[in-house]
Amino acid sequence: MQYTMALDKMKALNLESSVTRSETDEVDGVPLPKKVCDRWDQIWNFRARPDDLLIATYAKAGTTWIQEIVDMIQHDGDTEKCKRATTYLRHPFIEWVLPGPFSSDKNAEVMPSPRTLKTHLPLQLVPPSFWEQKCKIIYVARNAKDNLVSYYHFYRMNKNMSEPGTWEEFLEKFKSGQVLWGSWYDHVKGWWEAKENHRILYLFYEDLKEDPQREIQKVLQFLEKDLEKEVLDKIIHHTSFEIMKDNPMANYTFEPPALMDHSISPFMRKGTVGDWKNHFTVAQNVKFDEDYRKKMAGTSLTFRMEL
Ligand code: PPS
Repeated sequence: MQYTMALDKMKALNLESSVTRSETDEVDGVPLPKKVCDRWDQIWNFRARPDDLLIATYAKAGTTWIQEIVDMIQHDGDTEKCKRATTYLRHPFIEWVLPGPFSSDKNAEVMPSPRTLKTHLPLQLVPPSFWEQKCKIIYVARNAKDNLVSYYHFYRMNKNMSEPGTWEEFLEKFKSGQVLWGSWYDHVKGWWEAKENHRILYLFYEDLKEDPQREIQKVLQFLEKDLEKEVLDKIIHHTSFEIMKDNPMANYTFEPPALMDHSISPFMRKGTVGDWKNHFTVAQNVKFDEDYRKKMAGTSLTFRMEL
């Protein structure tokens, strides 16, 4: 079974104690892990199928959460089926075409349709076949401050990322778009504009947190699915932060500890809106807001920084 094989490889990887942090390079000015840049032609030529569903997010905006919701919807609320493999293997991460057992392109190629795929790419770097095939896309956006805080802690615990530096340094890198997958501001605005011309459902982390039932209904409608109230309640429960935190198929604890160290910061960290208040100083917040206003001027896109 593919999943068991993957686990064996993961255990083997655990034996490698000295994993070093990934190098960064750029594609069209967007910082990406060097190993992704090195295989850019392959990613750009990804062959989407018309019935693919793409989940697109800026990193740490609620990707895993929407992945679990979508998987539960697609499996009519069958939790056992959703535990068939880790999030990572259930939904190939299209730009993660690294050699080895977790190579997303190999997983994607052999996966029967309809596939659900994941990306963090900004709009302009999405492989053209997704537009040619008119694939449905679900985009989730999260307010900049909480997104940044979550990203900072993720950088700390994940060797796939470069060194985050201090909180203050990371804050500045985030503002200038010098973090992996590039500028949060360009990402959320680019996808916001694209929804006018493509089949994109644009959701917000804060809305999901406020009223999961309402937001899951939007996903159901977008996917043209209808589920009994009982199943919907089951989905809400199974995809709550508390349950997902303890679900090894969703909480990334199956990743080799040499790559992701949950003792530094767990992948399922807090799952709240407004945690930024525990990180920003008053001065940092004033400067951030000033810069934010400039970068977000002229868009109709707005975010809630607290509920
Ligand atoms: S990744 O690595 O980009 O795929 O990460 P991503 O899944 O986008 O983001 C991780 C953050 O989402 C939080 N999370 C949730 N919040 C609320 N409810 C549920 N069910 C849920 N699942 C994941 C997770 O805790 C990370 O946010 P922080 O703020 O760091 O806790």
